[in-house]
Amino acid sequence: MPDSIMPSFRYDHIGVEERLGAHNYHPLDVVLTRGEGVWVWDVEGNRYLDCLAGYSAVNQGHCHPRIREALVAQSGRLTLTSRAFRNDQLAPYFEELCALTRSHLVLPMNTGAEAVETAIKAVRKWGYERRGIPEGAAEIIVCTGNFHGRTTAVIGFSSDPEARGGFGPFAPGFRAVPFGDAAALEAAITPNTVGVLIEPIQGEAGVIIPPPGYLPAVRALCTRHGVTLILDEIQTGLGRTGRLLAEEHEGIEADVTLVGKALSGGFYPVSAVLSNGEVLGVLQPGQHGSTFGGNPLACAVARAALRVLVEEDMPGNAARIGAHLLAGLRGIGGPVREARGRGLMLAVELHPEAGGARRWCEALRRAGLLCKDTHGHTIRVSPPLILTRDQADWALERIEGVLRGPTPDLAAG
Ligand code: IF1
Repeated sequence: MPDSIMPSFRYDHIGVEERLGAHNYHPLDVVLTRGEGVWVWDVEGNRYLDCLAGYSAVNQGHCHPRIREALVAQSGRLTLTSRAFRNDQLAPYFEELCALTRSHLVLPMNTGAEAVETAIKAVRKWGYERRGIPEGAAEIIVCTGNFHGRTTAVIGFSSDPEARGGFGPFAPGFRAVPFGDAAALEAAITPNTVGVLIEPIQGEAGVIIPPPGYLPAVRALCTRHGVTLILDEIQTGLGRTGRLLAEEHEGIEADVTLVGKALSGGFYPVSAVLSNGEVLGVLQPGQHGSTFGGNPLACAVARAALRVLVEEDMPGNAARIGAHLLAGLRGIGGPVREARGRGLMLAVELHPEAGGARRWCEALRRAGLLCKDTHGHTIRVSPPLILTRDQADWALERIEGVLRGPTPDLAAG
């Protein structure tokens, strides 16, 4: 067995993590030590097919060699200059990202939440300076069931008590409407509305796909009322739904697009706000930034991550293999209430009588698959976009075997 996955029974990873770490997660008790492509190995040498892919940050597969090469090479040249100076990775990165996403301007940040916060600041400022909205009165419409990150402004408009409980007071200027209801969204537009912030498919809510025509209707409403359409593609973007951006399925173009996660292939926190000149053009020197935003290491990694995504046709593979996987999931029956999704952004919702998705994820782990439950009864199935048909069939065989078996007990703890 290669040294890299030699068991390390001696060290009490879980005990130490539980003792010294804040308990803001309840992870499966699997301690991973290595990843390659769609596979990951734990410290006992067990291999798993990763059906979460870092919540869509590892679309390119674990430790993609070409992205790693870019990371290693750049890390020996220059890693951080701050934006007080320029660096030789930024302009090529801007050119490649803007060409790929048909964007006019890009503002590089680090995490997805920072990209969301940046977009909120920019569209508010745009509203005051370009729409003449009274300073401080800007409103942004969001959808119930949203997930846009964990910062206080963002959780302030979350409808999930778990995400917002105990963290107030919250920023004003947000209105929530039901996802999928264009009439409710139109009714929420006021003269002070500067933007609509929406996920093309709601990920954390359980892979909720809006009704056909909804996003084109939202696009038309934003155009008609002079409101910025901000699409949060941090999870749906970069190939996950079978197109480079999920908006392509709907034949629309956002005014502001947010990307992150797989923008680095899981190697490094990289996010970006993409827009037409109108919105990001309102930001002047000294009005926004971050220590690491646009650093040469992030740019080099992102350039490689985008290159392999396109050259290896990962969005196309996600569309083809995702359709096959979804058809297989839909044929399982048993405790499955509904299997849904687009591309390789899939979810299996279980009947409430199945006892909750967590116990099934623990059973799936014992069968060699790492999945994550969300909102109680739903199992996410979102493997890296390089999944082959044989690997999909390997996964389907095991998922069906578990789901058609007896209801598993819930692990202690
Ligand atoms: C956690 C959830 C997913 C996102 C969308 C912005 C962000 C995210 C659509 C913020 C981040 C992550 C956060 C991570 C788990 C994961 C997640 F379960 F939390 F909700 F994917 F669904 N917009 N999602 O999905 O990006 O700041 O994290 O880089 O909080 O455990 P970030």
